[in-house]
Amino acid sequence: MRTQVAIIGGGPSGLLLSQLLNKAGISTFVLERKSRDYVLSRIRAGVLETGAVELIRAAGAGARMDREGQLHDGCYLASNGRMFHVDFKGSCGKQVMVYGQTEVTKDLYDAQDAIGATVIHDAEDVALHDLTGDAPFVTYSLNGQPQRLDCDFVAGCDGFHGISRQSMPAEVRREFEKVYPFGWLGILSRTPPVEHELIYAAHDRGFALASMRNTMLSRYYIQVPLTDRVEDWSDDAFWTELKLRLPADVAARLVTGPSIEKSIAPLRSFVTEPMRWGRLFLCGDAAHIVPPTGAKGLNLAASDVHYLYEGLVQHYKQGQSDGIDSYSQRALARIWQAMRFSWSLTTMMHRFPGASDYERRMQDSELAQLENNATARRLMAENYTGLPY
Ligand code: FAS
Ligand code: PHB
Repeated sequence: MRTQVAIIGGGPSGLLLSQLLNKAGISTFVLERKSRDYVLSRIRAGVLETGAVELIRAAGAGARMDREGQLHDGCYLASNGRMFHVDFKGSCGKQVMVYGQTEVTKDLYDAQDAIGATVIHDAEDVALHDLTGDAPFVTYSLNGQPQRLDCDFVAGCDGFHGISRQSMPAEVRREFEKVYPFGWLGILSRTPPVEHELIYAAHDRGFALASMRNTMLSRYYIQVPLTDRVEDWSDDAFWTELKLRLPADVAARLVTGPSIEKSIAPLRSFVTEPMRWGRLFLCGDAAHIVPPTGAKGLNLAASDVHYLYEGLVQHYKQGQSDGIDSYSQRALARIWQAMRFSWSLTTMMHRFPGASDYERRMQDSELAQLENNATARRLMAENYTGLPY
């Protein structure tokens, strides 16, 4: 079999890239290790930047998002019981779209089906070959049968635990990592959100986040020690702790209910450089991981796709290579800005074990500056709604 671009991974990165390339007349083959049901069972991101929204629309997968998504003008920051608003629209003219990653992925799968794109599920033992030559190829097995896919390029969209990054020799990779000493325990509940916009709450007991998916589906998180396990937390224990960390008036109106999903995600910052090796391009979580505090993970995947899509179209339609040659450098410039923002918000809003009194005062000062300084709020608004591509 042959295709122009082999895409490893059928998550949001791989599907968005495949959809855009096919619409530009460039053939792709998506190889996904898991079943579609499994991929669609994962509960992850909830906030889309303007750039990601526009890219999903350009891919022809934005109709349900525009019908069911919620545009938010800002968010709230709370600290030990007090809360203030950060007005994105008023300070930088932009909004964010609240629409779950699960829904984005489902819409992309539906759009891929509608154009007859090739998405192979349950592809096992995917391996990349001859990436530095002119004729790369991918091998994998399907139902125990060995398969070979010849291609021009490989897009590694297979996430942090995929094989694409590992297919680059260690000596050409430079990796940057920071592991945070806590995780997020998240639940999904069929309850009305406690506020019409997101609330990021810093508290001496730990960070909490009140988010949502729609008017009857809420998403809440609390910071927990890395030693905690999901089974350590009953729903009642979760709701009690969440209420202690939110401002009292917010906690008083919180509607609780049974969790329909409950999971703990560790927090890390990770970047690998470069994001290209020969005919292989890394995209999304395969190349970088951000702590979810800044809602950047899915959105960085979208900007990577934008740069790679532009470069590949230029290669195939105009026979020029400066787009693909500059992909890694362009993507990393934006990635590092999002890394900084996510690290900064995580550092400001969480309680770190062993933090000194001085570090605690710095956190309070950062929050006070945001509360009292319109310029500081505008800078947060510009980063949160998404820096330009
Ligand atoms: P993904 O990991 O989504 O997709 C990679 C795909 O590749 C998967 O379907 C996987 O099955 C497949 N794959 C892996 N190895 C393979 C192989 N060898 N062969 C074939 N296929 C293979 N971001 C936010 O902005 N906000 C959040 O709240 C948030 N919460 C998160 C919670 C968790 C538990 C995790 C893990 C991530 C979270 N993220 C969050 C980040 C997340 O949304 C990612 O940024 C987003 O999924 C990136 O999409 P992809 O790059 O497509 O990677
Ligand atoms: C979510 O709704 O899952 C969400 C929203 C904002 C974040 C992280 C997660 O920063």
